[in-house]
Amino acid sequence: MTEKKTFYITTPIYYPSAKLHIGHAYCTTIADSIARFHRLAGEDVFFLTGSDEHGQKIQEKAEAEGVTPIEYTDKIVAGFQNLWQRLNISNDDFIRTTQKRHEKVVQEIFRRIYAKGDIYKGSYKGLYCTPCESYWTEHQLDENGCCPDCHRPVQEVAEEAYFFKMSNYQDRILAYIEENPEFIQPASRRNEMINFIKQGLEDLCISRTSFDWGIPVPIDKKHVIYVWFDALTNYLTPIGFLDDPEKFNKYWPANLHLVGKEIVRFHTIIWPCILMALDLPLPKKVYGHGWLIVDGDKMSKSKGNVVDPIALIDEFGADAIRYFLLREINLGQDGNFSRDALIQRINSDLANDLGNLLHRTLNMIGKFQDGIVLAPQGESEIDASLKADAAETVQFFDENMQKMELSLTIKKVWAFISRANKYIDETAPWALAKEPEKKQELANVMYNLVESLRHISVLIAPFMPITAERIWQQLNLPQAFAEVQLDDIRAWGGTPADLKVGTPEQLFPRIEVEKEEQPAKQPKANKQKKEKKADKKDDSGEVTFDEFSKLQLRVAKVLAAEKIPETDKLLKLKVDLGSEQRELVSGIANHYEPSELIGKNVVMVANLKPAKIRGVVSHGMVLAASQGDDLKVVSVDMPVGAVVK
Ligand code: ME8
Repeated sequence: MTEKKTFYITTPIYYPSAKLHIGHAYCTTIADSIARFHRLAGEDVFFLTGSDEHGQKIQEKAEAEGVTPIEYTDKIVAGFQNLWQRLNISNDDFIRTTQKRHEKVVQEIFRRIYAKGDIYKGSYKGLYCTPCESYWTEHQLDENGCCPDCHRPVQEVAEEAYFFKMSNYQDRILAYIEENPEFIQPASRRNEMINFIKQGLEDLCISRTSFDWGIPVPIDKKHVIYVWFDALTNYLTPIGFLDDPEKFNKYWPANLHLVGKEIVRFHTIIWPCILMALDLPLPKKVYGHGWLIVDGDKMSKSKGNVVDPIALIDEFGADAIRYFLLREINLGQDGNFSRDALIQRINSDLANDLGNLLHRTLNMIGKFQDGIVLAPQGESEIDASLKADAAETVQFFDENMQKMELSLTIKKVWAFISRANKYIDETAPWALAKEPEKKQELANVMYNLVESLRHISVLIAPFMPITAERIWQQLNLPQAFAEVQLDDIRAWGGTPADLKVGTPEQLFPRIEVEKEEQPAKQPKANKQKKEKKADKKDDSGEVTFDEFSKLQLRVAKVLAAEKIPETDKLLKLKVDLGSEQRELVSGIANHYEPSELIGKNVVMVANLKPAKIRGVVSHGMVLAASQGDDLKVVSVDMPVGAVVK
């Protein structure tokens, strides 16, 4: 038997400095879908996530709560594990840097590099950002003298310390990055790293003495090892670096470290230097994904816009959240999370497109064929085109999931779902059922629909594992779902004849949204009271910066425009905001022909409350400049989704 291809994938290990938010869930969901895809493709996958528990930041948090650091991290890490379980994350191990198995690895690595002469003792005087656990030099700070990553103040640190001779590896790492374009992705991050290295790599301070929450330096116990040196080596611990060479050789080098864009530097400069010092091969790929922002803004406690993934899972279910995150956001770029857009996707893609396809199919088989899938015979042109689409979708899925094109792949699978829904309309089974001589034609249509759903169940499994299995079970397919592989849908016809399908159960209930114009809902008395209060407060007509910054102005592309019948001024516009598409109404019909607007990048107020205008739910407002009779929409030469501030 040939050995299975292996695939080792990791997420960052998260700091238990606070509860995890939807941005962390995003990163882990991406990794989980990629891991599930590689398992489906028949590979031997090892998927690792975990927690990064040492360092000054954690020690300070624990002190603030009056508990020991380990008491503090135990509690928060239990929350991480609960979240990953609720999101159906299929990790093969969970590494905690406080585990003995990890401490041994870190100390051994320190010893080996010290013995080689690449670690030396010196004294450190410089700047440190505790929230990022990062050292900086004066010239690297931002324009306010703060941390260039998180823009918070840095502290002066002066300590005796051990240093790692990164400077020894500068030329090798630069050459490696230049010669291996696959190593850092996307390409923009690769260029940033090349520029960073070209400015010169300084030796890295890898021990601290001013606190003790860390792994002791094995040769000098008053020092603890710098938290990033400790954290990065987590990737070696669970695959047997110290105790299982066979396992280690099987999985190392990792195929993919998936990380957020702000920690690409640690993974593509510091980590490779450590590996080179250990004479180990470098990971095949480090992918820096973008950030999830919320309604156009970065999540932060002070802004009060931190989205709790557990609350979302309780409300909408894990698969809907997973679907939204993977479908809406392009991996390399920042993407927006909005509740409205989530609800819209659930209703249109999940309840409508997918839910209806399953429901209609099972209902018709129940009604027309007593729930039995009959053997197909022959095929029409429409049948052949459906099968060709299925084969093309499987091919696309395979190629694009290998390339981590998650959003594109999901869109392609949904195009096939729409195709299957259209097949029902084209073949009109309810009409075939009325004509006894068309019994075989009807049987063929029913067979093809079940077979399409069998394909769809497998194709959505990496993204929505629970829904995939629910579809499989409702189809009542005999093969155990856990054993299904991508190879099972490479050919048409895997559904056995005479299968008795189950009765349809709803996959996703539709979520009702408020449809009426919002202002009309506010009770009048209350509204007047509020206005009076506002009057009293400030009648200068000026707004504070805080008031202004509540407005989210974003660049959107006009995709479609049409006049609203029986109005003079109103146009209905469909716009693309990058993260979502919206419909809105604009009173500019006297100034523009609809076709003149299509393709324009306009500025819009993205967080205006939706209002129903002439039967259209308008969500947002396009800005325009006017003087006298002249009016022009505000249009800028910036990409869709750009924030205007
Ligand atoms: O950096 N959108 O841990 P961490 C997307 N312990 N990703 C986000 C995000 C958002 N809004 N907010 C955070 C650390 N992340 C280190 C890692 S690895 C050896 C050590 C991502 O808990 C962030 O980009 O601060 C990072 O990749 C991950 O969450 C962990 O962040």
